[in-house]
Amino acid sequence: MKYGWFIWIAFAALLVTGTASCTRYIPDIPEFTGIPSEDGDSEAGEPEYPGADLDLDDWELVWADEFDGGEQDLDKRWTSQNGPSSNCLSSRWRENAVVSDGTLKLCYRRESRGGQEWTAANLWTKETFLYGYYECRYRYARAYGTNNSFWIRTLEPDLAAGKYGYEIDINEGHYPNEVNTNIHRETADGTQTSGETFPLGASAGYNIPLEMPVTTDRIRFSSNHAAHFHIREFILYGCITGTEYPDPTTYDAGNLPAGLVNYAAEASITVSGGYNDSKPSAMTDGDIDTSYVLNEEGGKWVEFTLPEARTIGCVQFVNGWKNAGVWTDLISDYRIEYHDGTQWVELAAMDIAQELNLADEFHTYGLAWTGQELIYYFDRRELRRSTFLAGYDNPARIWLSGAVVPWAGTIDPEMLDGSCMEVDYVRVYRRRAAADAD
Ligand SMILES: [Ca+2]
Ligand SMILES: [Ca+2]
Repeated sequence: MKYGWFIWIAFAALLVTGTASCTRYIPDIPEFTGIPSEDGDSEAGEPEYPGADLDLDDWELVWADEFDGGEQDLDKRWTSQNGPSSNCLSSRWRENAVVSDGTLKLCYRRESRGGQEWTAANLWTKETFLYGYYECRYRYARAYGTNNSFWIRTLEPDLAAGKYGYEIDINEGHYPNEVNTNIHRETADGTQTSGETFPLGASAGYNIPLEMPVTTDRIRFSSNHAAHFHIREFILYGCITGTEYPDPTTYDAGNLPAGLVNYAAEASITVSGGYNDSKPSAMTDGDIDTSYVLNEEGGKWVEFTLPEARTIGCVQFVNGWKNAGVWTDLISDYRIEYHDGTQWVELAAMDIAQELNLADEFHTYGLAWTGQELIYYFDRRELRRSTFLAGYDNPARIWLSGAVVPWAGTIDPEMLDGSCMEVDYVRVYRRRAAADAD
């Protein structure tokens, strides 16, 4: 799966807003509708699923923790870390895991302990498992900088006996909307890693035809995204009729529909700040491969000033980083305004934390592991499929793991202190045919 579903989502947004003109304005976040297959006909606008949604009838429940018992029940089935963590910013302790009201909370606290400034919780099952369908229903801690993790991982690999260690990250969730899947496996040549990130609800390209065109010489883009990010191209079209605005992710300055002009190309640009040595002009150079990188900290904005007032019918921009065909590092919010001569007036805005915030609602994160394949699910819809190499048949433990990490957005201590990842259940199923044969 080289192309994440969000590529299709971006295209779907184009289709939805597609009829040309200055008469429509649909800035809604696209609904998650699944992933197109790599060789599917998604470009015709029809999503095609590489695999069926998970059918639980094929599976038999063999193990579960519903967290209906108390603290003692937790200790019967789970082992807890009690000490510092070299790979993250939090030490992790049993006391940070709390069972109440049918859920397990993995809580973050601002306290100096174990030589680290934050504490969190990290638990793994006493029992080990192998092939099956693993599912955890949980919601993220409501804070940037948290790893909201559901893994399976070997505890005692034995390389000499040909029992290689591995870790399958069913989800390392980052607030507010990121699902991260990963496979780490030990080999004779070191550890191999294969990750894929799904910023649910976000798009690389945004196409915002305006219901009412505006005449202005100043347009402003801003975002509160919690890390630095790329703006690859920013486009300000005039009005057209009889055709659609082009897909921003394949912007081609030399091949625009007749009569369509990109006024952003003539704009002078001011910015809130930058990252590394990128140049603001990269946002309007007509090349998707070049980008400007906004500042890491604080408010982020870009202002485009046109040499004279123009009538704008559509605003588009492309953000993110394309890695092996998959868009990552997509922004979580934006606001676009124009200046009416007196004040800034909003044209469009999106905030995933309001629309698709994985700390708000419980969702299920699942992995079907057949021994040949790993199929990752979000709410039992397939997210990712990958081959699993033979030889990795060392039983593994289930991990529920909180961690404070520097790569999940800028930490806001007030948000983080007291926030908790909340787990409703962990369940393990075995394929029914295999179970019946026992
Ligand atoms: Ca560019
Ligand atoms: Ca429960």
